[in-house]
Amino acid sequence: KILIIGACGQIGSELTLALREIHGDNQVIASDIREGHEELMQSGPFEILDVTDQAAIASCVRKHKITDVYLMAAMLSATAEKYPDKGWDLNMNSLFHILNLARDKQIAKIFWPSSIAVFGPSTPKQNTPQQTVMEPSTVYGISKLAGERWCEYYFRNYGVDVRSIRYPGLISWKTKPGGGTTDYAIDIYHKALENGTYECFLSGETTLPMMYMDDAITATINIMKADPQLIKMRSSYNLAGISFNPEEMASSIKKHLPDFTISYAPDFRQKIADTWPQSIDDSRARKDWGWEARYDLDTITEKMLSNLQSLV
Ligand code: VAH
Repeated sequence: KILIIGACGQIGSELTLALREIHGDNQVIASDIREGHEELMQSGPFEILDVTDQAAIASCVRKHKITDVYLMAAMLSATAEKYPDKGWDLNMNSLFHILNLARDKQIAKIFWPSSIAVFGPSTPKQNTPQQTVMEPSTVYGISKLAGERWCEYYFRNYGVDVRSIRYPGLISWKTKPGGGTTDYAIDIYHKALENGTYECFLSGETTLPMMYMDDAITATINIMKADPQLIKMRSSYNLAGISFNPEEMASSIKKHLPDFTISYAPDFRQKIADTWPQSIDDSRARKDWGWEARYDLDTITEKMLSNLQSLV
């Protein structure tokens, strides 16, 4: 059986529904520190679980006979800059608890999300390679780089089957934005529909690697079902969707909402975004386990606006 930790989060809530579609509702146990939205809570078993509580995780694993764990709980970049100690504790201790369960043969397989935040100001910004200089300057990025090193260590030294993806900024409509620097790319659609205008906390030319959630879910499911021999990178895989900036998003939105206007008021999150790459080379993921992105910016805009309009 599968346990999703952080099932109420931006990725976790959609990953839970997708895995339940594939494996059956009762094969996928959702868990989080608090309850989530109705669709998630009604779709199958749920446990309140504090991912920093090792004993609680171990007993949940035993109770439900869990074999695979998707560890989707983390404090994202903007929030972690406000609470560095808490960000480090949550992001690292949660990973150690799950890696140790696998080391001790209590679970068989782990998915753990990394991020393009592992790259820093000295990393090449265009077509960032799978292996390159990585000097992240944010708490979140430091925790994700350290986490990648530990995943590879547990694979090499204890044979732990842990698999990971460096997600770009993810765009989705089912949950509210949650403390990410790239969350302007979600907020903009909500504000475009609500107010017809958006004040963006990044400058208009801040190009970042982004991805529609459906692509991210497909990649997550595919890397986890791939034959273990194909997974050559046991730190984490670069993954690319589409790179764009707020100006380009505004133009895409104007094709549907001609009167939409955008203004720019960069805040502390601009400094975070400026340390990240603008585009990613994901040729290793394509080669090793057949990754292929599907959604471009105009398709993302069309799906975001139509799905959000159906909510109101
Ligand atoms: C964040 N959405 O903004 C996350 C992601 C690459 C960015 O890790 O923190």
